[in-house]
Formats: sequence, structure tokens, C-alpha cells
Amino acid sequence: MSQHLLLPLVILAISPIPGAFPDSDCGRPEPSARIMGGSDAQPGSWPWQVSLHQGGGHICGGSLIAPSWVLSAAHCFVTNGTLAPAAEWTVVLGVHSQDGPLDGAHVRAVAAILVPDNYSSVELGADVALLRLASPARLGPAVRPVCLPRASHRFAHGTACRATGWGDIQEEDPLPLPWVLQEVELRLLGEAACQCLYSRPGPFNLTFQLLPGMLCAGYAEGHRDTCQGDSGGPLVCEEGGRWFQAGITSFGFGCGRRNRPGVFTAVAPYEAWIREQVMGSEPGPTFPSQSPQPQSVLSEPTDENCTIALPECGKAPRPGAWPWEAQVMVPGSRPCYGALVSESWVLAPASCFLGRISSDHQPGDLDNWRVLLPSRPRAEHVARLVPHENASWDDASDLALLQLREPVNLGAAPRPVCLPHPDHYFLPGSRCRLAHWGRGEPAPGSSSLLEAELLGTWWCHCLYGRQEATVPPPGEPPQALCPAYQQEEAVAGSCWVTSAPPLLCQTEGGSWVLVGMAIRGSRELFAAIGPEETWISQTVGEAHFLPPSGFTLWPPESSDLCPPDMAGASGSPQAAIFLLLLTPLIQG
Ligand code: 4AZ
Repeated sequence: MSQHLLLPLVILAISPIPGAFPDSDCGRPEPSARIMGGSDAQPGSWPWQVSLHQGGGHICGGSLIAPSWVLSAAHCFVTNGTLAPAAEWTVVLGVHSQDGPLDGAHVRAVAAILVPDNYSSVELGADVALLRLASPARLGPAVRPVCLPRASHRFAHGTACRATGWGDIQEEDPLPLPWVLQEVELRLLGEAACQCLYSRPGPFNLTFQLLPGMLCAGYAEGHRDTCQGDSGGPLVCEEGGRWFQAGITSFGFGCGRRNRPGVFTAVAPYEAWIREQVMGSEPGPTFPSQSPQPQSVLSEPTDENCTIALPECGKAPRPGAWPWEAQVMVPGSRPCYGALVSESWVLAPASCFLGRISSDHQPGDLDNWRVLLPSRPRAEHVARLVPHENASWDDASDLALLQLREPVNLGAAPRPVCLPHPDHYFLPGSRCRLAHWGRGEPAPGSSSLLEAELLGTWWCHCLYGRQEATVPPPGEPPQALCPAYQQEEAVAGSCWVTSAPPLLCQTEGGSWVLVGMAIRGSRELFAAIGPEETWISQTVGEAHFLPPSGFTLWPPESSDLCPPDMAGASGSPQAAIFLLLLTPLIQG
């Protein structure tokens, strides 16, 4: 598309071809009359949307561009280089829900299907088709043509446009009854931004070369997208009160995947081809001139940045099936378990490695170390070990970061765990789990499933404060966390030989966050990870800290004296915790 962007602005001023459908009749739905991540369209909002049926069912979308012409995608009609006979297809116009009788809709037979000579497959572009209807559509409130952009028309990057269709709502997940037309807002991505996303090995490990005549729309983070069954349908952008069709849904790699936005056939470059095909047909499609745009929109973008999306952190298929679980293999030691925090970094206890590496870090030291990650075909090599600066003398800082030699391709697995900001707290009563960590053999299904419940700092203080100097007085955001859990089970699981487990708590959104590390020598006290944000982010760069927007203010806690029965229980915190767990509401 870029070569068209350079055409002189003079072309913008040329008026529509004489005899064409009047400008005012395209791209305007009657005033108030899936796509993935979309929503039900209002009836009559997209009166140019048509459904193309073959064998009695919806196959592809299309758009009405003139009473006798529908624009769609070539790949809907070409299989193994052969064009399907026009007689197999029907066009359904003015339809909203495709369930039951198509009220208000009407059907037209297809007289001809036209595809550019240079179309061969979707990845090679030219994925455009024109359908000539056997008889003109009946225009009305629910059936109106869309406006087409001229070759010189520019849609600014970042413009919020809409894609519509009856396609799948997720990969392999068809639109449910009553099959109401879906719409989704998609942002136009510049060529550089789109190519940048598609150049990253992502889902399916495929990269892709964007070609002239293609455009991308969507989001680096995915979720909102077109999907199977939307092909051939329109991507429209509003300008000056009318809708122009910027793109034709063409393809993508899966649906709604990260860094894999939908690819559309850009319509503007096909102005000449469309005009040629419809020549002599009256009224023909309308190509209104683009209303003047600010110079900033028209100037060629130079510095569009390449913003790839990292996968969501902390999503696990089920508690205990941790896609971030990393097993570090050091020759001569038992495996040590840690957690993946980014595409290149693993957090693990420093005590696993101290003494295993010379203090001056000889270059060859790490050559035989390996990291096993879920769903990876081979073990990863280790490039660097960065122990926490206090690791050797502060029990609460028993942390080290290991950098992998090559970043891993993140997806459903491996996937990093979330890390908390210093001001992201989990409230007393939060449901948490103890994960597998440190050296030792895993006890399948036990350690990673251990449930824990966060105690308030006051309880933490009352239970352990007299034994452990590190328990802060209540009232401050906690530096130390006390999870209540069945320690007998933990011991029976006996997987933590040298390190106690880390504490993971789940956000309301269902993401698991690594909130605390057991302080060595204690099974009750956990050092908060939040305060390590600076060390981790300075070392790692792009770890998945939960956005500060997720934080919750630490609630005020009463600071009464410790209850006498608690004081009495201080010699046996287990008994006190047991009592606590029987109390329905611990704090606030
Ligand atoms: C399809 O198969 C299809 N996510 C259409 C669009 C996209 C993927 C597949 C883009 O019709």
C-alpha cells in the first residue's frame, strides 16, 4: 500500500466519476434504525454487510458496493487454483440474525465471480473478489452500499475502525445461536508496526512478510480480531460522517493471538481494478473524495515504534499446573526449582547455586547448566547468574536471577508468573497456594496444590512476633507475610529440602502472582517480593509486574493487645492457626 501513499494530494480533489451513485448514498446507515472479542451489532448499523452462502450455509462475508456488486475475498471462491462456479453461491442481504427465517432479508443469485489474475493464495496478496448479482439488490434501510476509498485515500495509523461478520468467536468456536452479526473495533496498524509483530516468532513459530496491498488491524495483545467465517467481510472506518471500506478480511495466524493481528486486503489499491470490472454497470460503486485531512495524518510515518505484546502473566490451566515452573539442572546437584519471570529470566533461590559458581564468575562456569521449562522440546542454556546482593547473609533475600542464553517463545506454556509492585497487596483472607521451589524432588500433586490463606499482619505479629524479630508491627504495609496452611501436608510432601516454598496468590482476574518467599529456617514467615521490584526490574528489564492499578491499600488493622488465648498459643502457632481458620472472618 505504501506506493499509493505517495501519490500527489491533487488526486484527492478529483470528484466522483460522473453517473456514479450519488456520494450521499454510500456509507451511511439509516440513522438509528464475531468476530472475536466483539459484540452484537445493532440491526441496520452495517447495511452493506452481506452473507455469502454455499450449500445452504454461511461461508464468507462480503460488502455491497453497488446495487449489483458485492466485494469479498478471493480465497472464499478459489480452491487449489480453481474458481468455484457462480451458480453455487447466493448472497443474503439485509440480514441481522441468521437463525430461522431471514426476516427482512432478501437473497440474490450470483451471476459472476471475478478474481484478479495475480491471485494465487492469501499469503501472496490480491485476496479480493467481486460478485455480480443476477439481479440488483433492493436498497432500503437495511440494505445500502458502503463507500470505497480511492487509491490515494489514506487511513491514519491508529484509526479505530470496525470489522463485522458472523465468523467464529474464537478459534474453533462458532458464533452461537441466534447468529447475530458481530462487530469489533480494530485499530489500523502501520506497515512497520505490523511487520514488526509478524517478524517475531509467535504462535505456530511462523513469521510472515507483509506485502503491498495488505493492511493490518487489531492489537499487539490480541483478543479482539476477525476469525474464520469473517473472511470477505468489510473493515470500515468512519470519515466525515460516512463509512469507507478500508479492508477486506483476508487471513491471520489463528484468531486474537498476541502479536498476530488480522491481515486485510487494502481496498484503496484496488480502485482501478474495481472500476475496470464494474465498467458500464450503472449505478456503480462510489469512491467519494477524502475530505481534507490534517497534514500530520497525511505525512508518511517514519518512527512508528515496534511494540510487541508479552503474554499475560500468571495464567495457569489449573492450580498446580504452573506454566512458569523452571527446573534448573546444575551438574552434581539435585534439580532446583524456580519461576520464569520473563522470556529470558528465571527467579530461583540463591542458596541452590551459592558455592556452585566461582565468586569471580569464570566464563565457562555455566556452560553445563540447563533449565527445563514446560512444553519446550529441549533444555535451555544459561548465560548468566545474578544473585541478590544480600543473598549470602540475609535470609529474606535468598534470590537469584538466571538469564537464559536465548529468549523462549512465550505462549500458553511456558508463560511467566506475575510479580507484584511494592504497593500491590493481597489482603488478609486471600486465597493463595504454596508452589514448588528450591532443591528437591517434586511430590506430584501435593506441594503445588497446598492451599494457604493470608493472615493479617496483626495476627502474624501476635503469632510469631515474639519469636521472630522480622515481623513488623501492624499498620504498615507488610514486609513479611504469614500464610496459614497445613504444614503437616507440606512436610509429608517433603519436596523442599533446602528451601521453603514461595507463596502465590491469585488476583480477581485469575492471574497468579509470586508474592512472597519463605524466609529460610521459618515455615511461617514469608518475605514480600514487592520490595524486590527495583532489583528484579533493573536486572530483567521486562518482567511482568502487575500494573499499579491493581493495588489495594493495606486496610487499617486494629492494634489491640494480642488476645490472651493467642498469647497462650504462641508456643504452638499451629494450634492458633487452626483456631483462626475456624473463625469465619479474620480481619476486615
Ligand atoms: C479465516 O479463516 C480467517 N484472525 C479470517 C481472519 C483471520 C483468521 C482466519 C484473522 O477466514
